[in-house]
Amino acid sequence: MIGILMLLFLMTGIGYSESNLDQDSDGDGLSDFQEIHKYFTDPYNKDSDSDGIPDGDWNERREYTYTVKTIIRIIPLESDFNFDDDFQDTRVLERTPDYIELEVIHYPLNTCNEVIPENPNWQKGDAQMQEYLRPRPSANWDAKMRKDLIAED
Ligand SMILES: [Ca+2]
Ligand SMILES: [Ca+2]
Ligand SMILES: [Ca+2]
Ligand SMILES: [Ca+2]
Repeated sequence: MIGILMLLFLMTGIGYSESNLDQDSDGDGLSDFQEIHKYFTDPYNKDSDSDGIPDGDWNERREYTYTVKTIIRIIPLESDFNFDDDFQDTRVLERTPDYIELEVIHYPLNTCNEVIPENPNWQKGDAQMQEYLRPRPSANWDAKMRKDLIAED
């Protein structure tokens, strides 16, 4: 199955530009890129194994590769968040005033890193990330801690 998908990718991957990386050709809610490199499902078939459950289903998308599940609790966040990326999926299991419990599915066999090229303009992109990198309520890093840590060295 993986071999067929890789062949499919090689056949259709010629001229694969950044503009169509996020395209969802079969409308199952998973991008072509992630079907090929993360889930190993068919990017041109909504239901790769024809069992009536679409590839985009939370559990169905895990049937085609090895995954690791973790449950974590984080402090409640002020704003909306989305921790999904090319390497993991997350969903909220429980929200309480004290914590948010998340289910995280990791896809360790993904091949995303093999095809994403280096970004020569990373500094420009990094500048746009500043808003997301600034200290949040959970960060306790301050000048005193910095001084203490340096003194410990
Ligand atoms: Ca798709
Ligand atoms: Ca599909
Ligand atoms: Ca299916
Ligand atoms: Ca299935």
